[in-house]
Amino acid sequence: PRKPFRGAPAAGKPENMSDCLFCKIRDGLIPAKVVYRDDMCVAFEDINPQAPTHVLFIPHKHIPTVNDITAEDRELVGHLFTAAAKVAQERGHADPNDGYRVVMNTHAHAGQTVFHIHLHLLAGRPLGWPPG
Ligand code: D5M
Repeated sequence: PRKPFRGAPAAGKPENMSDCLFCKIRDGLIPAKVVYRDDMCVAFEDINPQAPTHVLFIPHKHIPTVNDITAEDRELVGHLFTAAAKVAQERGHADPNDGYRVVMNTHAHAGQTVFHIHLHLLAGRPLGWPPG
């Protein structure tokens, strides 16, 4: 059996969403191009990339939206940023002449489609601002 991860909900707890796409990717039940994994997060290539680098960083813990982040999730959420910066650096995007964007969409107007928080890492082309 898989080693339990930090922040992992016990099986059957509401946080362990059996019908969540990203929980299934986390558990290897749906294939994804995983580029990074540790005891708190998993990162994989976005299936519909919007830039040459488009990687999604998800916590193992099922948190539906940014609205649902609590004080106990602070380390977990901060960890998504350090993991994203690490992958950005590995791909050369940490260079000041390159650069990258990290973003989390929340609910309808931001276009959130998967309700398991994910930090988008976008890079590899000039990124317009403000975003659409
Ligand atoms: O972003 C949700 C993102 O998730 C969107 O960019 C597509 C991506 N996605 C959807 N299904 C998959 C699979 N199966 N693998 C990899 N990436 C996927 P949002 O911020 O919710 O709009």
